[in-house]
Amino acid sequence: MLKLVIGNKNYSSWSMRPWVLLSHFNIVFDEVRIPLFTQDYQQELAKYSPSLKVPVLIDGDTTIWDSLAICEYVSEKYLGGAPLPSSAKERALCRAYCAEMHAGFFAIRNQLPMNCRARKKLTLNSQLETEIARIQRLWDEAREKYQDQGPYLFGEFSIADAFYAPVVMRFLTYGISLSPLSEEYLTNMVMNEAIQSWVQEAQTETEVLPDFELGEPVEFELESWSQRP
Ligand SMILES: N[C@@H](CCC(=O)N[C@@H](CS)C(=O)NCC(=O)O)C(=O)O
Repeated sequence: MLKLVIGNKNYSSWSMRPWVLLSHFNIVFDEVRIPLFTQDYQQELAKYSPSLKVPVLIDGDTTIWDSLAICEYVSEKYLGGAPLPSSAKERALCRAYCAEMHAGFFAIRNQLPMNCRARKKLTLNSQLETEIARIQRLWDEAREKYQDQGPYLFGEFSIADAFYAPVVMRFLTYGISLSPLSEEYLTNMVMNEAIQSWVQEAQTETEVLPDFELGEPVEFELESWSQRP
């Protein structure tokens, strides 16, 4: 059976991508969760991951240690390409969305760490504002074109949605305001069952990583994690 090695569900944004993709498409897999940044986590990671990072997918004698490569592999080998649009032009566009997320947005990554179970308040600087505006533009443009084909970026759920799922989490956690189209996309994403399962499991975790706990805590009910204030 496929084995997916992941980090903490509350904090590990890279792990969330393939987990959500596999779960959304009902692919059965064994999950190995390694809480990150503990005293001996690197020894645990070394058992599975040549890069000492998560996520890692193990499929028999094949080990794949990068979230984008995992999503592409699963799409090709197990889903007949269903998690990518059917036309070459839109597939390229979808891949550009994934690649931009994979290779950039460093201010969002560093200053708005994923923290699914929390609500926090912090002040946005200009770098953050620029990156948030870019993501909103990406979401708005895709939704303008594809909203009549389904609730996700390219209509049907694609690898791009798996890649932006951790951003949806961050925008909720830090109360980031969005345009109406982007807000609608965020709402569609939080209604996704795979994303809901991930968050519910994140809420049961007990590890606290101080480096990921940025901003002033805002009180809220755990059951209302998907609600905007
Ligand atoms: N390019 C990799 C990046 C993976 C990555 O940075 N994973 C983090 C998850 S928080 C990690 O394993 N960190 C552990 C460490 O840096 O020791 C991917 O997309 O899978």
